[in-house]
Amino acid sequence: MEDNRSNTPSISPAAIVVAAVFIIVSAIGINWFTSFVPVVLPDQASAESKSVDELFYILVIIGGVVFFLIQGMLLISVIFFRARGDDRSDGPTYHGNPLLELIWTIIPSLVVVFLAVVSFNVWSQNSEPKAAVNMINGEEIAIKVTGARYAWTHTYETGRLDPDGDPIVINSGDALHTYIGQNVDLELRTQDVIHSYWVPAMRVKQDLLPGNPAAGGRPTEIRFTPIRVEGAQYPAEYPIVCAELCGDGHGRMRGTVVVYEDEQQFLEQFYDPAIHAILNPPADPVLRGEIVIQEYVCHSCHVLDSLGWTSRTGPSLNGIADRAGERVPGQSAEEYIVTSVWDAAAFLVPGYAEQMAQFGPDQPDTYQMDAEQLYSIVAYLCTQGEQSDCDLENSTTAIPEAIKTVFGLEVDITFGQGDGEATDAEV
Ligand code: HEC
Ligand SMILES: [Cu+2]
Repeated sequence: MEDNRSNTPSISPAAIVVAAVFIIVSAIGINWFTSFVPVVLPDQASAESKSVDELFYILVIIGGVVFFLIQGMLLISVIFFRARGDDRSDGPTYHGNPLLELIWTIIPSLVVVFLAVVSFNVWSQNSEPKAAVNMINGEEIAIKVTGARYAWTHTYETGRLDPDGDPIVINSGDALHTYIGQNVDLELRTQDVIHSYWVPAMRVKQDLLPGNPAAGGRPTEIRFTPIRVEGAQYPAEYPIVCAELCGDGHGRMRGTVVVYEDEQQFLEQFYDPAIHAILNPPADPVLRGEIVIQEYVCHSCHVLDSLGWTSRTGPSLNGIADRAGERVPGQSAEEYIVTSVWDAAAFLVPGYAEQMAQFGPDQPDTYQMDAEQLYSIVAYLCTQGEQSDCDLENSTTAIPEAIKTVFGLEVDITFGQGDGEATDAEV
């Protein structure tokens, strides 16, 4: 039977139009895609970022070539080899083509092997342990990150002791402070579900994995070395993002990497003042409370204008002192706030679920809070309102009494020589 389908391409004007549209749309698409480069690939702020970007470009180019090759051949087939008129007959039969099949098996295999080798190289280079990590004043220290729904907490184990012999640990909340050239090596732990610590500008991302808390959890590590970015103002700031959907507050689970120009600027503007503030806590419990409350994850669930908090999982703490006296009959404002922080479930604010984290002396890691810390947090919250229900004149006795009444604990209120101004750099 005569095969009436032509195997010789014939170019119709319509075919030329379709091909032209394909080329124009592809060109616009590529142009549109490259406009996202600054969003997808922000400033290269770490030593690791260059090789990661190179790998990314290799992947995009190979992927792009394959995409256009396949789409182009599809288009050519549709245009030139389509059935014409009311031709319903079968096309010619082909019985394989060993050469073609060899080519399209060998080339993709080579490409995949090439990508595997290149990717493995980049990964192993970038995650390799470095010597001299987290160097501060010529010593290695431990920097730990805790992820908890929905906040990051960074702690610096300074390796120094305060006059009481307790280790000095700086808690810098959701900010990681580092400097150009410091080999950062973070130990990551989660207190609840899986989170992922992602710093796009550093091109690093690492999951935090739940593990047995009694066994110290299941730490993971992340490593990078900040480099100078042309034209940046120092200290420079880069976002930290949670890259693992972890609940309704996942989108708010953000932080900041603050990169100082050199170790000196880091010491002057962050490290030394932080240690100074720990060694000289403000005598005024309210000033102290303002510092202490920011060391906890409260900001990840509450609104509080005076500290710039905007999260809405829990009720707003604006004007909390004005309401605290009327919340629970028979409870003073101090007693109510004291109870709210350590035993939130004792009274649920109408409209809110039992979602507040548990804080207290026996809680793990970043939820651990002693009576002195509670005292200063309550002193601070007592000032949040126009006509505070708290006995502000006598807070040094009223709050410790409330803690005694509710939890039976004595508060040591003898601390503090400082003025709360954490600016003095001599330590
Ligand atoms: C995981 C989210 C979450 C975190 C973290 C959290 N809270 Fe709450 N908080 C809530 C929710 C939800 C409520 C309302 C339900 C209730 O009363 O227990 C609440 C209620 C409160 C109340 C009572 C408010 C009122 O209007 O009566 C206070 C005070 C409070 N929180 C203080 C704090 C402090 C201080 C911290 C940090 C040490 C903190 N919270 C951390 C979710 C949170
Ligand atoms: Cu998260």
